[in-house]
This record gives sequence, structure tokens and C-alpha cells, in this order.
Amino acid sequence: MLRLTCLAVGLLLGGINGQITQFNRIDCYPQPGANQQTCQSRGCIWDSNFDSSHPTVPLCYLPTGTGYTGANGAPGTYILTKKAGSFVNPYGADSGHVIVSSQLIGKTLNVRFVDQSFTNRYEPPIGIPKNPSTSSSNDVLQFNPVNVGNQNLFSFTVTRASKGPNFWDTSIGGLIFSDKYIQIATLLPSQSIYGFGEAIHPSIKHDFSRYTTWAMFARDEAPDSASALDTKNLYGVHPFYICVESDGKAHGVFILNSNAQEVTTGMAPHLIYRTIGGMLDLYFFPGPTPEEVVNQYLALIGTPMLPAYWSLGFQLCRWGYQSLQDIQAAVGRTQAAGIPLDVVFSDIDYMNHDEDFTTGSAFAGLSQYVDQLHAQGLHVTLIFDPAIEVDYDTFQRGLNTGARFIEWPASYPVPSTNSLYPMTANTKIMLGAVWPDRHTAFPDFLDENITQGESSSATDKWWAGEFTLYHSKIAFDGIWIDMNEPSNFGTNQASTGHEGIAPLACPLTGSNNALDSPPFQTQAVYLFGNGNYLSTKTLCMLGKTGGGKYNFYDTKSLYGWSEARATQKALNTATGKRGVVISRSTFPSAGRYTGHWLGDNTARWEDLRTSVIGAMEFNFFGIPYVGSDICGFIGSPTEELCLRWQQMGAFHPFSRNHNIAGTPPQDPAMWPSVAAAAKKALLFRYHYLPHLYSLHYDATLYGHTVLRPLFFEFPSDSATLTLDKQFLWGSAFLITPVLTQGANSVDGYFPSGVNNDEVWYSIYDFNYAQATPPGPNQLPAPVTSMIPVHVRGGYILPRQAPATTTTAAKTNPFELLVAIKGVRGAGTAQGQLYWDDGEASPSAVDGTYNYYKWNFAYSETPMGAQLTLQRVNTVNGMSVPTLDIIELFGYKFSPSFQSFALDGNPLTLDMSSSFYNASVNQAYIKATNLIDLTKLNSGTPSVLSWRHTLM
Ligand code: MIG
Repeated sequence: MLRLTCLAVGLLLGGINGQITQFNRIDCYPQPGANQQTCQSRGCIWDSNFDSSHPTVPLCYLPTGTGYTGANGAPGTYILTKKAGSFVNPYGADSGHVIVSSQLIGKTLNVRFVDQSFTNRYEPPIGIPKNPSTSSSNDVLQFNPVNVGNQNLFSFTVTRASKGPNFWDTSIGGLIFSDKYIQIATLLPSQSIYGFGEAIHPSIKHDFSRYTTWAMFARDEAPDSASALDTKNLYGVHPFYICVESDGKAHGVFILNSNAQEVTTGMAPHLIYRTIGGMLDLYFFPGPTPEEVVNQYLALIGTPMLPAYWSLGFQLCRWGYQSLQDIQAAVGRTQAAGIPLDVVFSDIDYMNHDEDFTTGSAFAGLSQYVDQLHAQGLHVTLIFDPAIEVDYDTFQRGLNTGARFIEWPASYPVPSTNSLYPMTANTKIMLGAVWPDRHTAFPDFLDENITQGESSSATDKWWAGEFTLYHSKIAFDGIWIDMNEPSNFGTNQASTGHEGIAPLACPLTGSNNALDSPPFQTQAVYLFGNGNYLSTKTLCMLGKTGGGKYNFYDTKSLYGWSEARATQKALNTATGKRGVVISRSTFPSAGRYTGHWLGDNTARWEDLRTSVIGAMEFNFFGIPYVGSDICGFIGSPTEELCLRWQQMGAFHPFSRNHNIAGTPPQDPAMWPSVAAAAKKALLFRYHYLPHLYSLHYDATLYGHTVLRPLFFEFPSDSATLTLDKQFLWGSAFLITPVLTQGANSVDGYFPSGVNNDEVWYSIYDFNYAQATPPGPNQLPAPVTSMIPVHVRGGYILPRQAPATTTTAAKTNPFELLVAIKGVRGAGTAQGQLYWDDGEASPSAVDGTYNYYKWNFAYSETPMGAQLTLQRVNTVNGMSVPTLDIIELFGYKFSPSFQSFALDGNPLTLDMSSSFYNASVNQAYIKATNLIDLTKLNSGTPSVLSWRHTLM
């Protein structure tokens, strides 16, 4: 049974019995139009004493005592029966029976509110929990329900068993349950809150000096980075945040819900979460490090897919290539400039009249060109939109094989549009209009009807079949899925933009409008202004998905997720390989199937800056394969902006230059200066691809981030909590991009660590191999150099000499960069390498990879150094390039080059290349076939040892 106690709450900031100030309010009028009369008529308090210095404070707010009274239910559960307080819910009848329960899933605490007054509450089918979580700490999370105050109001806290701060404390009040309005509010233990998406965040840490409401509902909406603040929802939905507590410990919270929803952050600090459907299903992750929070989150929802090795190469794209010759010209000038290039894209231009799985006449030679690119070791990614024109063979095959499309409800009168096309005349399919010339249908990827003996639904099978058929004509390697919010042109408006193609009209009024005009519509509608609805730019909320089982109202934000799932399967089926999928719309666990680009940004410095934040946030969300449109999508970049963006974008896992139609080309070879900078930055990236790939493997196997902010590694250094202009690859590689115009230098921060022993070695043009002083530094960064990159002492990074394709670079000998951490007496470094053929499917997790661990140590007594190399597991028969080079930073000894031995057997070094540079403590050891990684011991590690003398 749960403990029920009556607490005195005099110490609380506000809430159920406390004082309400302007800093701890819960908005009682979260839609536009609050005034004294509308406010008070719903039993709320109107503030006539408005403080103009805090313009975001809600003037209409909930009185104390708003919530539920309750009692013990069955063991471990709690029943909330009666709503308390003067608030009169204008958004529908209050539920009279909410059951609260909690459970531990490994170290993750799940708190569920099951609302039994309303049947068939929707739950996203993302298949959780995938796995129970673990933690480096023995602490256990606790759910502590309490009835507080005179009115016996229900609230709860979540804490660690060892106490410490309350992750959540709902004694602030404001719990509301009704069919189309669910609200919960909580006090927060600190202002260091990160996450919630997809949105443009002007800073990585949320701003608690004001009230801010972030909408979450998938929408085809381009990011606006130029406004001081734009809280609009973009393409995907991620109700997840990380909190760093005052002592540097971290925890996280995930709210599993796919309905239109929003979160308000308030000044107490507190947050208010509202959703207009589904469940209140909360997951608390104990950390205690930020990285562990993400590991625990991804244990629950699933870890990210492993991208094909080639997809870590540079990618060239644009919308508006007029013909195949335009693509060939851009690829030709990139290659002529010596810029590494791996992936060539075509946007919708290649299609015949924008129909999926067709090729337009201007691209007639695409198939042969793709073969030529393959012969050069390059790969090709094509775009496919979900909307299928309803008058050609692809659609007919779908109908023939039982594929489902989003439909009108059975009882709803189908619009006359359906009778325009023989294939839709007698169907309930909801027709929209996107890029194709005529009406389109939207595949229902949530269709769960799986015929016995099949492994996927007829819809998914048809989808994979279309890709397979098209692949037999054009041998693409990757799939880019766009417009999958899903986007639809002209919904509820006068025109679709296509002549003679009538727009979709949703029932906004009348007896069928319950889902299309719910009483509370969220900021996903209000922020877009009058005349907007949940169905704006998309399909009608009363549409049916899941083979008729669900309402689009509930599943709309899952569309991209479900398309990504089907498309990954289709890619594997069509190509027989791993490949990679890139999706615009995402939802928690989409990372299992796809990567993401940050959408239609603009060629502005502000957008370059927010893309640094966006890429880190998608790593929190379990979608580490992410990047922005390099040089900006909308508009035309200046030469300098494009140069800086190429330099920064060379460090994003998904590194693609992309541009809107109708603007001049902006591929890097368009300007000699940009070409030189791109070449230099990308050759650097290609040098370290084995490290980047290993980070992705770690993400797939263990749910790690690939890119992360500095506070992930140094959460107890409060200076890192707001840093969002630098980022790390894993733990060891710190990138300090130039994000401002006219700069010749850039400010960076170099944490000294809890033990004051961190070392950051420069690995770019300036002070190569030398340690940068800890703390803030101004670093040289002229356009002719790389942006600053530093490697952290204590790590060994695998690398290979670069080439202009990953295909070529992948066969080069391995090298290890050993960045030593330590005091004079002893220094150490560690690292690892995951290696496989880079494209086999299925990948990872089944153990079909090579895994090596390295360990370096030196000592003064006896005077010598040891590099331990261990082959942990290997794919039989796969040959791995030899290890030929070892470079050491922070190595304060002169090595005896004659003393090198592997497991006691002497080795001969290449003395024309090996050297020791005493002035910067750098050693460079080289020999052709120095160590055969294929034959390395798998049991007892091999030891490379040598003697040295103190300098
Ligand atoms: O409505 O396919 O975000 O990357 O170039 C525009 C054309 C449709 C939006 C994507 C963008 C792509 C464009 N697409």
C-alpha cells in the first residue's frame, strides 16, 4: 500500500495551499482571449494588478486547491475520484475515476494515470519498454503520493531513495482530467532544463526568467531562427527533457503521448504540461549523469539505427536541379576541387511530375549515372514523398494488394473528389494534394493487419515492393523521406496551388467537428493565428488510421515515425543492405529507423547558430544521425557564411549541403575559398571517420549520444550549463565552430574537470599537439584555417588516412591518436574501435562486428610505455586494415625507436617517418603493417612495448 500522509505545505512556494505569486502561476486561460470576465467565469483568478516588468506572467490563473481528492486503490494504485477547487473545466466534463500507479522498469520509474471514465485512450504503439534501464548509481527512484492540506488533495513527488531534490513535486496543483484536456503541473528542482522538441531554441538551456509555452504537434513548418523567440512546433514531436540538479547530478523525464500537446515553463521554476488526448504516461530516468539519462531513455524507447559507413561522408543536394546535367556539373566541380564527396542526392526534380517511383525525362540517364557513381565508390540517395497520386500504377498496386490509406470514417459522407478518379470512386480514402499534379492518398503506415504467415502489413509490403521495383530501375542506396507530418497543401483553404485540384475541407463546424475543432486546440494552432486549425497543412483530424482503428487526431504526430519504420524495411528489402533513411518528421524511437535533417532553415548566421543546438538536442532524442542544410536552405548564403557552415557541418554526423529551388548554386566548389575550407574540414573529418563510426556503434549498442554539449561531460562545472556554441564528438573531441560574421578568432571554454586534471590538445592548424590552457580561451580561427578542434587527454582515437570517398578511405591503414592524460609519474589513455563492412544488414547488436580495445600507459620505473591491444570479437573471415601509425600527444619522454616490440618480438619502425618532437611532447611511430589487426590475439591482449628516457 502507498504511504498516505498529511503534510504541512507552508514551505512550498505555492500551489495547493501555498501562496500564489506571479512566479508560480498555472495559466487558467491557455488559449487566446483572456479577460476578467472570461477568466472569472471559469472559476479562476484575474490579476488586475499587472506587473509590466514581467509581461509573460499569466493574468488569469488557477486558484489554489485545483486538483483531485483520492484514496488508496488496489495495492500499489491510487484512485482519484473527485475534482476539487473552484475551476470549472471549459474543455469538457471532468473524469471521475483516474487510477494512478507506478512501476520500476530497471532504474526507470513509470507513473501512469489511467483515466477510466473515458474509454479507448490512445497509446502510441512504439513498443516500449524495449529494455530495462541500468544506472551507475545504486539509488532507486521513488514515487511518493501524498494527500496534502485541508482538502486532502492528491499530489506526488519523485525522488531518489537517497533523497536530494524532488524531480517532480505536483503540490503546485493544477491536475485536470477530461477527454480532450489533460493537464499536470510540477515544481522543478532547478532551472537547468534541456530538451523538448522539435522547436528552435535560441539557447540550449530553457529560459526560466519568463513563462514560455512550446507547442508539440508535427507540422510542416520551417524553423524561424531570426526572431528572438519562436515557440512554434516544427516537424517532429519529442516530449522529453533532461534536468541538471544544483549539485551536477542529472535526471530526465519523458511523457509518452502523441496528441497535440504543449509545455509551459514557468518561473518557480515549474512546468505545466497539457495534452488534448491519450494518456498521462510519465517516465523518470535517474541518471545520475546526463549521458546516462539518455542511455536510460533509449533503453526504454530503443537505440538508434547504425548508419551505413558511406553515409558518414559528405553529401551534395539541392532542390531545383533542372536536369541530370545539373547534378553532374555540381558533382564534377566538387570532385575537381578535391572536396571529399560520398553521396549524391536528387530531390523531387528527378520524378516525372512529382510522382514517387517514376523518373522524369530530364533525368532519363539517371540509372546509368548512378551506376557510374557506384563505380567511383559514391552512393545515391533519392527523395520519396508519402503522398501517392491516385491515378497511376503504384496506387493501383496498393489497392490490389490490400494496402491501406488514411480514410474518412465509415459514417462520414465522402467528398465528390473521390469520384473523379476510377481508383478512388468507391473508396473512403481521404484525398489531399501535395506535389503531384492530381489528388493524392496517404499510406496508412500504422496499419497493423498482418495476414498469417506475413511479417508486415499489406501496406508495408506494398511500400517495400514499390521501392524494390524502382530499385531495379535506379539502384539508389539511401532514402530521404520528406513531407511526412504529413503535409498537405491547401487544407480548409481556397486552393491547393494546383489548378483544378480542389482542396481538402475538414468538418470544422457542425455535428462531425468533435475532433477537428476540439475545445482546446493547443499552441500548435493558436501560435499560427486566426484561420488555423489542427488540420492546417495536413489531413482532417477525424481521418481513420491503423486500418480504421484509430483517429488521425491521435496518430498524426506518429506519421513520420511510422513511415520511417516502413521505409527502413523497404530499403533493406530493396537493396539487401543497411543503407540509411533520413526523415523530416520524427517521434520518440524514430531513431531506430532513421536520421533527421533540421528542416528548411535559412542562409543566415542565426540559423547556423541554432543548428548547433538542434543537432545536440536530436542526440538527446535518440536520433544522433542529424545535421542541418549546410549553407542554408532558403535564400542565398554569403561566401563567408557558406564557408563557416561547411566548416561546422563537417562535424555533424549527417553532413549535407542543401538548397531551395530557384536560388543560385551553393555547393562548396562555387567559391574557391569555400572549396578550400570544405576540402580541409572534410579531409579532417574523413581522417577521424573510424572514431565517428565507433561513436555511432556505441549509440546503437548502448544508447549513447554521438554529439553532445559540454555539460554532458562536466555537469558539475556550472560554467558548462549554458554552453551551446561548442560541441563534443563523444567524450573526447571538442569542436569550437565560428558562428559569427567577420571573425578571425573564436571564444571557447575548456573545462578543467573535477580533479583539475583535464588536458585539451589542439589538433588543428594552431598549436598542434599542444595543450590549451583550461578555462575560457580565445582561439585563432581565420577562414584559411580549420575551426578549432581539440582532443581530450585520456582518450585513444582510431583514424585512417583520408581520401575523397569513404569507400577509398575505409581501406587505408589504421592509425591511433593517443592523447595522454596524467601527471609525470604515470599517464594513461583508452579507446576503442568498432569495425564492420559498413553496409551489411542486419547490422550491429547481433555481434557481427569487430571490436578492439586499446589501453596506453607509461611509467618511469621501469622507464617504458605499453599499448595494450585487444580484439574483443571479430567477424570470421573479414580482413581489417593493419595498424601502421601511432601518434602520441602529451608524451614527455624520448622513445627508443629500436626497442619497440609486440608481445616481446622486436619490430622495425620506418625511421624516415617516425619522430619525436620534444618541444610539443609529440611522438609519431610508423611502420608498414606495424600490427595486423585481423590476426590480433582475441584472448590475452597483445602488448606493444618500448623503452623511453625522460626529457
Ligand atoms: O515543400 O522536396 O524540407 O528539403 O528540398 C517543399 C522539396 C518540399 C521540403 C524539404 C526540402 C526539400 C523540398 N521539400
